[in-house]
Amino acid sequence: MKAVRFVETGRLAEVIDLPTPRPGPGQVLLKIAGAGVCHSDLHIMDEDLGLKGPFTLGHENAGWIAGLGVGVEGWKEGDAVAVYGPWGCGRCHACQTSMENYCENHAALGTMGGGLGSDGGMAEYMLIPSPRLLVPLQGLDPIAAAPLSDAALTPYHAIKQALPLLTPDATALVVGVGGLGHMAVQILRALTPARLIAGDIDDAKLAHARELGVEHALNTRDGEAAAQAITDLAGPRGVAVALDFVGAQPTIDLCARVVGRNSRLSVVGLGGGVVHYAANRPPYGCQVTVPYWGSRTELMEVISLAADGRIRADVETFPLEQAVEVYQRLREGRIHGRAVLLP
Ligand code: FEH
Ligand code: ZN
Ligand code: ZN
Repeated sequence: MKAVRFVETGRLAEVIDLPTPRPGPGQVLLKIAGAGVCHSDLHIMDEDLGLKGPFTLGHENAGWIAGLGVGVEGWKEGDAVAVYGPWGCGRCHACQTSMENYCENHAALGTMGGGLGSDGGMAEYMLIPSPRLLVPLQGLDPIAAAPLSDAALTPYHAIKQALPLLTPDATALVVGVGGLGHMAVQILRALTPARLIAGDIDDAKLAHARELGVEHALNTRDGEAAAQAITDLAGPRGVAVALDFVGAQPTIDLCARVVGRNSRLSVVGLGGGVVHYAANRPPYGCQVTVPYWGSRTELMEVISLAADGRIRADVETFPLEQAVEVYQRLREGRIHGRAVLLP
């Protein structure tokens, strides 16, 4: 089967032929419908995130069950599922509460999940170590649903933690309207009455935010002007919740400038920026958080949101064999919504 491989830091992904895996006891074989292309993969290829290659990329996957290992019950071939991506130990307190994204034993596992140290879904088939990592798609098309497992789940987890701050008189700021940001604006609309501002340096991304119903979509290339415009919109209370899906120094600094007291600043992007702290900057009461992905039950909730038509990933599909070109387009900001590779 064809597979898109991470070999080592500093090298481009490679499309090669691999044997089709067979499910061992307790495992599940998945026929991949779609594998989302996440910006984090670029960081995996560019920097040393502690993941040792070679392995198949793709940590945002959905498809159909194609084989059940001995002992696997409750599923049948053909079932359409999303793969819960953060693979934990399954035994610790975090994992037992479905928050495998915060597994206590992650350091000993040597992998963060399929496509993140273990073989992922940018291939015709993917081996899933346990059926606990599968979530039914409730009738959704697996190609369109693949981004729900990361591009939607990650912002959903961050937003859910901030819900008490997102009241009708509050302002939420989304910085970066790419794969995660375009889902974040939809989730905020679906879950909260808060006023919404979206920021990006790319006018095409801002147009996408407006298509999704965002009333205030601002170009943030000029940080000073953007901070002033956001502050004028948010009023004396300031931004209640800022979600930075870029995580670079200019975007973190912008968020830190515009959040108010008793707010929340969530840095999600891996852009390498730092949060500088000085008295009352970010303002007193601001919770700075670094959320990571989401829990299995939250993925079930996200799939329900999509099944009810309240959120929808805007997907650009490409043949698996074009993976290297697609990563280059992603790097150049030329993907609308989320790219999904089709085996
Ligand atoms: C992947 C690898 C490392 C950090 C964050 C991520 C996210 O893309 C997972 O959702
Ligand atoms: Zn990701
Ligand atoms: Zn665990």
